[in-house]
Amino acid sequence: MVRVTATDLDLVATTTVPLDVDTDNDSDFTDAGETGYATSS
Ligand SMILES: [Ca+2]
Repeated sequence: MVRVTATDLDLVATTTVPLDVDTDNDSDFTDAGETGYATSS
């Protein structure tokens, strides 16, 4: 299971929603490609 965290704190400033995805399931979002894995406008 891949945990997905949606952050809306930046929504006001950027009108985009960054998604951090723990792609290797090690319970952090610091690995390559995890932070800002996908964005939605
Ligand atoms: Ca990770």
